[in-house]
Amino acid sequence: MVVYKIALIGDGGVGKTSIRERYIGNGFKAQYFLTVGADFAMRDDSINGFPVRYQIWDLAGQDRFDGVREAYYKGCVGGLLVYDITRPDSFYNTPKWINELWTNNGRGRVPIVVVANKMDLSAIADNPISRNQGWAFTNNLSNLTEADGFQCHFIETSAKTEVNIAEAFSLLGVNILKFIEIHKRAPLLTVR
Ligand code: G3D
Ligand code: MG
Repeated sequence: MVVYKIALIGDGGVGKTSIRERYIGNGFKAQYFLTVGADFAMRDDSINGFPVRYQIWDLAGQDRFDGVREAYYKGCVGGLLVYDITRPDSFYNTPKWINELWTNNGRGRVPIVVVANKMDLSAIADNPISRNQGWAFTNNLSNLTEADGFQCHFIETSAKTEVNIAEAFSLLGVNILKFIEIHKRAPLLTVR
């Protein structure tokens, strides 16, 4: 079975763990690494009918990434970049997270899905980050990665009301397959 390592990135509190829990299902067991303050959990899925296993990495607690870079990012073939539409800082910090992922994974630019989370709060939040802002940012990112043969997508989610969670992973998966195909690189990990 082919295993794709993907990272959840974004500021603390934006909903990364909630998104993963929704995707994997309640009661999932993560393998936790106290030393690096991160863990991963697995889920089998299919992309265009092709079976895959995702190893989904998540930062624990304060989302400090000093010292976790190597274990966290190394070998990642993609990332879900999450921001909270009600917290503009979490949107303006997204480039920092992209640099973290692209600089430390050992493969350079890998596919990213930009995830605008907490859409259930869009009507009641003061000045939330707009769809157009997320869209424009993602288009710029995609212009960069199209030279590498894959795109970066934008999606609006709610982990709370379970909107577009599976779709976010699916968009990422399609571009990971393109990335792997183009680079003709063996996937990172295999399991028995
Ligand atoms: P993180 O892993 O990125 O740090 P968490 O974020 O998944 O721990 O979520 C942080 C808080 O945001 C949690 O609330 C969680 O329930 C909430 N949250 C996550 N996703 C959504 C969403 O889509 N909508 C809303 N309204 N809330 C969300 P608490 O209160 O437990 O801190
Ligand atoms: Mg978390």
